[in-house]
Amino acid sequence: MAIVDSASGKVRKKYTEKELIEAANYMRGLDLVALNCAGSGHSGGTLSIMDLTAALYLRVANHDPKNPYWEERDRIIWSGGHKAPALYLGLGVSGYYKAEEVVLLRKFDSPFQGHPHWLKLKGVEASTGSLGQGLGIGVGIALAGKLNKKNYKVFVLTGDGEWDEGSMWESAMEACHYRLDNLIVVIDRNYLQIDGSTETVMKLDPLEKRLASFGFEVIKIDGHNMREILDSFDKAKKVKGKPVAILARTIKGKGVSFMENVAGWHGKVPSDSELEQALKDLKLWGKIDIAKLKKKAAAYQRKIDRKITALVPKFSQDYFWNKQKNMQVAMEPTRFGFGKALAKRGDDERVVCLGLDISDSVTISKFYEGCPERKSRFLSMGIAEQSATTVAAGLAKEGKLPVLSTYGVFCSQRNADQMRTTVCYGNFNVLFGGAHGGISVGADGATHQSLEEIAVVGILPNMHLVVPCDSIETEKAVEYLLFHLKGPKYIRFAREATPIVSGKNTPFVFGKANVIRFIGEKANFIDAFETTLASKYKSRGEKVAIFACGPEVPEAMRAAWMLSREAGIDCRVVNIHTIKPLDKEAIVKTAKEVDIIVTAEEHQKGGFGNLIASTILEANLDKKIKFAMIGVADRFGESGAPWELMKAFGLTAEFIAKKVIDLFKH
Ligand SMILES: Cc1ncc(C[n+]2csc(CCOP(=O)(O)OP(=O)(O)O)c2C)c(N)n1
Repeated sequence: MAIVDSASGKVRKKYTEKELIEAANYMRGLDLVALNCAGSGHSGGTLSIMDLTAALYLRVANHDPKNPYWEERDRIIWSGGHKAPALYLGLGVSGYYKAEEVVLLRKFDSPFQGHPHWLKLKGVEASTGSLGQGLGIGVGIALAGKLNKKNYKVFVLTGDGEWDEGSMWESAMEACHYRLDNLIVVIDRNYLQIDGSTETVMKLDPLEKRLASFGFEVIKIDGHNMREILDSFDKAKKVKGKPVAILARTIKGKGVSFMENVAGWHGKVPSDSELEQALKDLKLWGKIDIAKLKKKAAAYQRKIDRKITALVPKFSQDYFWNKQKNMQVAMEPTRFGFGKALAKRGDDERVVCLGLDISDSVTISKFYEGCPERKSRFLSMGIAEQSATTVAAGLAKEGKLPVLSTYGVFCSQRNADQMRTTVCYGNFNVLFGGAHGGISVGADGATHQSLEEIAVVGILPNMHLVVPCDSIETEKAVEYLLFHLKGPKYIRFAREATPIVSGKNTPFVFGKANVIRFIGEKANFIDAFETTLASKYKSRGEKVAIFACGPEVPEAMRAAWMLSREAGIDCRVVNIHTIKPLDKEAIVKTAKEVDIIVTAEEHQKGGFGNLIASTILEANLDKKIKFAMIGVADRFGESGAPWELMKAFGLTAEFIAKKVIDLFKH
């Protein structure tokens, strides 16, 4: 069977082998158009998996696009969530919606999130994006199928790099232990992951033998040969008493000459000219109406722009970054400060960096770039955040200065128990670089936007936590943490470029807050403020304080400018770069001196704000303070452009200034 009318049981459409080959090719073309319109996403892996996708959705799996929750349907789990566009095209071409809708990929409020979310799009069976979790979901659904005496099959599509995760092997053991012959795992064996070949990042071979030794029936195929793909699924469906692993040899970037087997195309999308070449390679040039699709994407984006603009509080002029002739600011992602510090100080033989297959993006690769002699101290750990955390503890125990870094979500929560019990309880000298903190991660969406680590990490005994305001402060903090502070330490930095608001001479004392004051408009934003160590700051009688951390500090500074100009409100910004230990003295002193306090964090509201609030409450001051928090309001993130999200989630200076004005009035 294949695409079924669940009411009558009749097959709606059965694709021939030739039609499947054509469909896969067309899906490759649409995939690249959608990625081009999105401006970000994953070309290599989606092209790698497209023949398997077409076969599964159009011929192999039983499902009914008109009845997505049909109980008897086969379940398909997209474990490699970054390959979402292939899944969306599989569903679209099957008839869940028009395949062309996929050009709304990665846009704000779109059902086509950067990583699939089953609550946003019918047909998606599971929300994925954190690698190594889809197989477990599949095992659960397969077990439920057995318990409920259902005949459906469960297909789980995984990458190969994804098998670096220990959780994959745990789920594999369970699948085999329970002899789940209703479970078919497909492995997209393209031999590449982000940092390079799977065999250099973390050796996986002999994968066939490893899977067989766990108890899988392994079927090896050419993942681009439609006949072999169809035969393998037929065979897999007949296996009894054990789960099946289809090991499909594929080519990352398949079908596009300049993308094939190039690791650099993992998370890159084609420009207009590259798209033209790619469609020519696929023999689709002139056959897909690119202009119409781009128009559709642009029209949707205009709608979103209007919607978000309407949300942002209005003032007499546009105060957004670099919108006025004066108050100009340079921008750089805070993550760059991390890479710069490692590059500068990496000669110290004690420093050992642990790579987690995302090394360029988090900038840990700067440690060895141009310094080949350091390569032996760069340990590629594959995609294995939990193990890397315990390995780092072992290295620290023997006197090394281990540094590990990946997306903040995986750096603080995938390994939360390892961090707690091994690193913090053992009080080991490990530096965690939590990259891509906050909503401004952008189009990757909720799974990759780390919004909880101040709460999760900051609560751990023995831990130290720094959330620097810009790339310069990041660099200073990394140097301090690495060489001057013993014990567990976590630094949170961000992906998107944010304003540089400090300089070489700006004070940075670990554990001590800075007070930043607006002193008048200047040509350069940075010159419009003076920064003083909080312990040295003498109140100028201002009645408002904004406590902020990370890239919310520049937003708070911009709010101070706006408040001064728009409402004549004088305020103090307190940069709490060190969250743990907290500068309680500075917080209480400020609370004594002002009447209104607003906290600002690019994080779930309260992770930071509650620390400020409780510090003030515990001081039992004999006065009333008006208090409010700016942060993400107890919800997951979304795909969208970074600054668009900052506005949509109410985190920019306009929201801070409006909050202060409201508190002033009421
Ligand atoms: C838990 C987790 N760690 C890290 C990442 C970041 N990441 C996204 S894709 C990827 C590489 C995946 O490699 P593979 O499974 O081989 O997929 P393919 O190369 O086929 O795209 C990584 C490390 C993630 N999404 N989840």
